[in-house]
Amino acid sequence: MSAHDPLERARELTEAAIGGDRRALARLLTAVENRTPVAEAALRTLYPMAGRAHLVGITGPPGAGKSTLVAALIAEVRAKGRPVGVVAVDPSSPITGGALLGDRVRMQSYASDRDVFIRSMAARGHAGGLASTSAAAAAVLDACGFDLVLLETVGTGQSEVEVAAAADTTVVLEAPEMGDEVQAIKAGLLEVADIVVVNKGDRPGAQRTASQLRAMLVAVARVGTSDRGHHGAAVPSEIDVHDAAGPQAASSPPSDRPRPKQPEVLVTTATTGEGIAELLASLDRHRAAGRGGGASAARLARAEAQVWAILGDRTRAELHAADRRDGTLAVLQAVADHELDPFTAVDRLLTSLRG
Ligand SMILES: Nc1nc2c(ncn2[C@@H]2O[C@H](COP(=O)(O)OP(=O)(O)OP(=O)(O)O)[C@@H](O)[C@H]2O)c(=O)[nH]1
Ligand SMILES: [Mg+2]
Repeated sequence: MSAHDPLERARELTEAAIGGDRRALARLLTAVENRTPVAEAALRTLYPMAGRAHLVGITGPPGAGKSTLVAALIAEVRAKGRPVGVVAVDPSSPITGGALLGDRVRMQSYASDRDVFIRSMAARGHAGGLASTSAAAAAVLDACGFDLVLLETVGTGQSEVEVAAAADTTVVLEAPEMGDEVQAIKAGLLEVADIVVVNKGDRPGAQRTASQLRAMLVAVARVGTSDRGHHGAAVPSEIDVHDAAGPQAASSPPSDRPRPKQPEVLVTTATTGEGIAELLASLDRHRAAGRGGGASAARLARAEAQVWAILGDRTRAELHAADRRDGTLAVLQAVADHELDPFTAVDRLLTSLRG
């Protein structure tokens, strides 16, 4: 019975994975990705053992060099003898995308290194699924002793940005050729950044892009400080670089308000490793400084992503259970026919769950 009983299977895989069995770890992550009963059982055991790792989100536009930067960071982290786990979320390619293959080839040299674990995950499932699945995958790696977990996502859609934003430290990558239209960069991406990296430092214009971004971030922080209500998408379309470095930078916000976070801007060349040691140092500083404040907000965001996703799954499952199924389908059909508004429908479904 052991091979088919999810509890037993989860216990075997969990013990093996904690003991350093990488195949078992890979299987657990597959279970997490597919949200199977094995994953649920394993996470019940593993979750309390997690919570120590530094979770770093790396996001940015397609082609900015995220995977290359992750490979360079792995080399830097391994040179220091620290273990590192990577979850690369690929929102576009289901299983066989070129990017995944490319990533694998780049990472090949770590095939025999037990302290490096790289996992590609396809984005699937309903809204919020991506954030909850990657948070769960990170928790598994964390529990298995990976003290640093890198989460690579393409910063194109809201859900991918949410994944990155739920990390303890969020790195937003840009490249110089994109920097020429710096105003066009999504405010949303910069808003989640703890560290901004201008990669492809070997290309012309990298330093200029970095200066523009620094100026832009100062301006954003200033708007955020003067604006009482929201720090929304407040990216000015015109920024005076000289003014931005001026006296305003020295004026401190009121003491009762947390200072809007102003990300550090670094320049790297991922292909040569230039600037990567500085990036790792910056990550470590952010980790050390963040215990408590920003990190607890990120932890709450991860908790929410996971709990709401599970609550949604459970609620749906209960409403489709044999004794409620017909009633649920009737309510859904009534909404489809515009005989019932969706709010009243939810009132009825919740009442049915309570009853
Ligand atoms: N010149 C130069 N090229 C780089 C650098 N970093 C990455 N590249 C190149 O940029 C291209 C894209 O790099 P990737 O690492 O695949 O970029 P990515 O952001 O992971 O791309 P997606 O996963 O498709 O969003 C590759 O051809 C890299 O070799 C760099 O520092 N300098
Ligand atoms: Mg990539």
